[in-house]
Amino acid sequence: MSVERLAELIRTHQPCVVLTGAGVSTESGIPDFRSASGIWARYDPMEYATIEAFRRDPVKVWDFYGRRLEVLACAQPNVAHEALAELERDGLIRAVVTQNVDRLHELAGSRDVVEVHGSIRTSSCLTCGETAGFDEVRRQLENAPAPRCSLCGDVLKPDVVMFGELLPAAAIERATQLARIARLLLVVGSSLAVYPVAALPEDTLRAGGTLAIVNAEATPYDERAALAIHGPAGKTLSAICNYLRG
Ligand code: BV8
Ligand code: ZN
Repeated sequence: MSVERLAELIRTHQPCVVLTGAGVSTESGIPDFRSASGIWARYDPMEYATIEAFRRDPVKVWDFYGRRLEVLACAQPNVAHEALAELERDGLIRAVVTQNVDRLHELAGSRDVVEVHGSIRTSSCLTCGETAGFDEVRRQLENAPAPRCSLCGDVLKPDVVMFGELLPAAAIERATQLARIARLLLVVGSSLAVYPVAALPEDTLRAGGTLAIVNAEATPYDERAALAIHGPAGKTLSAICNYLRG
């Protein structure tokens, strides 16, 4: 029933914008952050994911990110990513706003993806601004604890948004604009606990739009959603595709 209700919401509330988090990539073997088995259960984000922590001890932060890069390097999109790409091709999704840095929406074929927390595609030098690509960073990490800038030799920083760091202005501006024009904002696999992204559902509701959520656990917005499905993203989104294709 709820899958059909959500499919009908998507069909009848256009444009539909999707907001995703780490929960859309767990079925690709990438742990999320705040579940019992999440990364923050093992690593203190204040020690490994804040800009202060990076400035204080970049090699320690790279010890954490180096491991994540290896997991992300071999991860493949799952049926949830593929279903969202298919719904976009069918004109039923306007864009995907993602908090994920794993590039899997793009690899699944989604065209309009707004990465509000950056991505692992590149790493940059905070001193001279020089940038290195993903493969170059991985190559350096094979022989060194942290990748270094080819121009000035300083330690590079992954181009992901760390806590205490401003989000890329163009990305958060576009995400806010999309949230405001959305007749339906569909949240998939996010605890909606990290700001300013967690305020996007508020932008949709304030603009008179509707909110729907697919997440394994409850979120702070469930009560204000027209529909909140507590289930796996992959199975739920592919069932919606089957229903709408039918
Ligand atoms: C900033 C790095 C200006 C990239 C991340 C207002 C109020 C309170 C605090 C703040 C505020 N404004 C700013 C802050 C501070 C902070 C913040 O929000 N703190 C929170 C924790 C309270 N925000 C910031 O620092 C932001 N910057 O505001 O700059 C500024 C500057 C100085 C001082 C103040 C302000 C920067 C935020 C970005 C930080 N970077 N990560 C990376 O390594 O990936 S955030 C991290 O959390 C991830 O990137 C992730 O994107 C983000 C959100 O997490 P989710 O994606 O939602 O993942 P989570 O694990 O939480 O949830 C997954 C859900 O999926 C779970 O519920 C699970 O049940 C579900 N699930 C799992 N599997 C499945 C599933 N569901 C369905 N199917 C499945 N298979
Ligand atoms: Zn440099």
